[in-house]
Formats: sequence, C-alpha cells, structure tokens
Amino acid sequence: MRLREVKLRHVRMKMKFPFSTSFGTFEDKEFILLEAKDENGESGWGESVAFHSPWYNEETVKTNWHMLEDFMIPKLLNKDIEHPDEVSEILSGIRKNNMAKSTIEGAVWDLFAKQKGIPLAVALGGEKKEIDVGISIGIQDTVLDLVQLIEEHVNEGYKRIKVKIKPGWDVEVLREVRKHFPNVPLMADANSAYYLSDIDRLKALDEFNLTMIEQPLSSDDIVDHAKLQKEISTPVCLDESIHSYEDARKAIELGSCKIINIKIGRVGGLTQSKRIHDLCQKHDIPVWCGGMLESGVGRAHNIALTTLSNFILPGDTAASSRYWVKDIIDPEVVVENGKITVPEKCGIGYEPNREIIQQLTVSEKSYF
Ligand code: OSB
Ligand code: MG
Repeated sequence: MRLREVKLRHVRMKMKFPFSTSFGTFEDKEFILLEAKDENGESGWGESVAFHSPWYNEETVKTNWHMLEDFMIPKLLNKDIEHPDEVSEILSGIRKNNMAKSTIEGAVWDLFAKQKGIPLAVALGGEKKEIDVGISIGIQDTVLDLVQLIEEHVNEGYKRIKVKIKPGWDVEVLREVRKHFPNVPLMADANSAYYLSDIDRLKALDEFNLTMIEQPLSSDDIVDHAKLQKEISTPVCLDESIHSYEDARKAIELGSCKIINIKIGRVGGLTQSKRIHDLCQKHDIPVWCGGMLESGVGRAHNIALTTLSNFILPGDTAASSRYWVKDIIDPEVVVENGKITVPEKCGIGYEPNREIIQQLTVSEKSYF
C-alpha cells in the first residue's frame, strides 16, 4: 500500500452537555480528523484524541498537527507499506507524541482492512460479534444530579457505571450512589487527583465493592501505585500511566495494577494496543478500552479493538448520542442492552459523512 494523499481537518463539535473531570470541564470538542488515500483512491480514517489543552497528557490539537505535518506525514507519504504494523516501526524515531502517531496509524489500519475486504476487527484478530460497554459520568453539581444520571444510564442498559471522583467528591458521593444502586457494577476514575498521602481516603473506598479505581495517583507513576495496591482491596486500574508495552510490563512486574485501560491514542496506535493486550492476557490482567470523548471515527476504532478476547471488562465506548446531537458517521454507534453490534462492513465499518464533516471543519490541509 502507498499513501498518495493525506488530509488533515481541524474539526469542532458541540457537545450536548459539559463533561467535568478532576482537571476541568469540556464544552466543545476540538480534534483532528485524518483521511489518507491509497493508490486506488480509497480513503482510510483516523481520529486524534488529543484535546484542545494539555490536561490529560502533554499533547494538544496543535502539537498533533505539527507532528503530523512536519514529521509523520513526510515519513509515510508514498512509502511502500506491506502491513500497518510497520507504521509503528517507521515512526519509532520520533519520541512519544503517541496520539499523533495513532491518528495516522489508525487510517493505515482502516485502509489495510479495506484493501483486504474485511472488517477492521477481523484484521486485528478480534472474534467478538458484539461488545459490552459501560458509561463514564462526569463530576456533577450535586449528588442528586449524579444519582439521577446513573438511574437513566442503568435503565438504558449500560453494563457498568464509571463515576469521576476527586478529593471532596468521593467517599460520601459513592456511599450515596451505593445506597441507591447496591448491585450495579461500579467503578471510580480519579484522573490522578490523589497522592499516596491520601491513602486513608482511598482505603475508605474499599467498602463500596468497586470493580476498580482508575488512575488514583500521578499520571507518570507506577511506584506509588504499587504501594497503594498492596494496601487496598479495590483493584487499581492504570490509565494515564501506561504509554507503551514497556510501561505495561513494568507495572505488571511491580504489581502497580490489576487491570489496564487501553486507549489507542495514549499508547501510539492499534499495533501497540494489541501488543499490550497480548502481554496482559499472558499475565491474567484483564483490559478494557478507554474513551476520549471521541467522534464516530474514534469510536469505530475502539469498537474494533474491543473485539480482542482479553477485553473482558466493559469499556467507555458509549453510543454516539451520548455526546453528540449528530455524529459524523453513518450509521451512528448504537447501544442496545449495553451492547454494540460489531459492524460487518470492511474497514472501520461506518461511513464518515462528508457533508457534516465539512460543516464542522475549522481548517484543512492536504499533503501529497
Ligand atoms: O480518564 O477515561 C478518562 C474523558 C476524557 C479524558 C479522560 C477520560 C475520559 C472519560 C470519558 O472518562 C470517556 C468517554 O466517555 O469517552
Ligand atoms: Mg481514565
């Protein structure tokens, strides 16, 4: 395969409602959509999950644009690519910038699957025909608001509820949630809001029978997490701390977590996601697919990855309608009884809607 043209689009989508984490609030979603054309004029699609500002990691929409434009696209344009696994290798001389790498790698995987005439899920080695999904609920103004939202999403059938927590919005909130929903599979995501010195507060969460606590400590830590895991019974899940296969290997070796959240963008693409998945499987560490408030293109990639067999726990890939009045793909991602049916069409399996994408595009540039 050869990439004959790559187009970057800076897209802005209005969110249905603001989404708050321990670090701040989103009202709109800005991201880069990448379209790569092969020698037959077929298009492959990738979505950058870097946000407008660097709160989740150091990457942003602008740094991704810069990395793609000045370093990554020139390395890949018109180069012979036999298999998408080579992209990781070709870009390995560029340090980090995993979300930028993943954007173009995702488009190459889509093209590869389309050239073979198979769904992306099958190209990755996935076998599931449907996947279980949960939903992530941001920090709310009141506990009552949170309880009402949980009720809504439990009734919609989501397989587990994830609640964002931070100091001051944790023990008392989860106690109230458990009072209303004693048996719902429940987990908490702190997005690095705690320190090891908060250990008593984190221990207090053990009484709520959480499926896991996600990334309680620093975003670059695996040492303190190992100390914490020894002291609490709730399984620790790492999100922000795992950027690579090596990070995962070390975290498993240290006992820093019992579960890993794989985000394709955070680890630099589907090839690396698959490697981490396989490593975790070998060590009996279940994984699940994290979310980054993606548009339909990113959702499609998440769904394909989640078909791999060690994605045992429900992920954060909710329906398109969770965040968007109108998503940019046809059909939209639909969740029924907490399940998404994996598309059988080739490639990512959903068709990007060019008309809608054009309306949302702030700027665009093509590279030949
Ligand atoms: O930590 O998993 C996270 C959203 C933005 C940034 C980080 C995270 C999240 C979520 C929501 O939890 C995931 C989603 O619904 O896409
Ligand atoms: Mg998280």
